[in-house]
Amino acid sequence: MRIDVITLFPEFIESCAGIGVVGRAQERGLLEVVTCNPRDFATDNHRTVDGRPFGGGPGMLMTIAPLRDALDRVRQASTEPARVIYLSPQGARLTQEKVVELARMDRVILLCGRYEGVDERVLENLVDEELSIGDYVLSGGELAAAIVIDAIGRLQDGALNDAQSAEQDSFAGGLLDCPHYTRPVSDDLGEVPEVLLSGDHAMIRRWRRKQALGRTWLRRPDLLTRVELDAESRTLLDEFRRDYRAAEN
Ligand code: 9D3
Repeated sequence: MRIDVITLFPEFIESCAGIGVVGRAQERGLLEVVTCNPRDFATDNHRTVDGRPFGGGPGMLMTIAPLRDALDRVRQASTEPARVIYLSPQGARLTQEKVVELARMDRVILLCGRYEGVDERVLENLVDEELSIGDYVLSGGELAAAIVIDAIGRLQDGALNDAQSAEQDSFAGGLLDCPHYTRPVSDDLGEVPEVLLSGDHAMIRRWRRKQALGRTWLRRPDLLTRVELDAESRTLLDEFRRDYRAAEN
C-alpha cells in the first residue's frame, strides 16, 4: 500500500511513519509513506501557500493552486486511483471499521490542513472524503494524519497477523480489552488474579470475557448498545454486575 501525505510539515509525518510497527512495514516493503509539500509548488518569492478569507474574519486559509499542483504530482506517481482524504474537524469520525476499509486500498492520499483550513473549492472538487479523529481542537491535520497512518500501517504488517486477527475479532465484538498481568505474581502493588495461574484455559477464557464485558459496561456503555450478546455473554455480564454491586456494599 502507498500513502501520500500532502503537508506543510513533511518531517513530522516522516518521523512518525519511520518508527515501530509502521516503520517495519515500510522496511519490509509492505507500506510506502510519501510526503509532498505544497510549499514546493508556490510560485512567488515568499513561497506563499495561504490567503486571507473573503468576507473577512480571523486567520488564513490554504490557497487552491499549491494544493492542486501537489495533488496532481502525487497522482502522477501511479495510474492507480487513489482516495483523497482531507483531515478536518468537520469530517466523519474515524473508526476501526473505517481504518480496515482504508487498509484494504492500494493508495490513499491524505491532505493536511494548516491555518483555518483550505478553500472550500478544494473540498468540493478534489477531495473524496473528510475525516476527523475526535471532538477536540488541533492546530492542523498532521497529527490526525499520523494517527490514520499508524492505524492503517499496523494492519499492513504481516508479522502482526496472529495477535491482530484476534484483536480484530474483539473489535468486531466491539468490547474493551480485559486486564493483563505479567511477572511477578506477587508485588507491593498487588497479586495476579488466581484464575490466570490455574492453567484451566476454559476458566481463563471465561474470566477474560467477563472482565471485557464488565469494563465495557462500566467505562463505555455506549459500545454495549451496539453489540449483540450471546447467552453466555449475558450470563457473564450479569455475574460481573452482581460481583460489582456486592463489592460496592
Ligand atoms: C475558528 C475555528 N477554528 C479554530 C478553532 C477551526 C479550526 C480550524 C483548524 C479548528 C481546528 C483546525 C485544525 N484541525 C485539524 O486540522 C484537524 C482536526 C481537529 O482539530 N480535531 C479533530 N480531528 C482533526 S482532523 C484535522
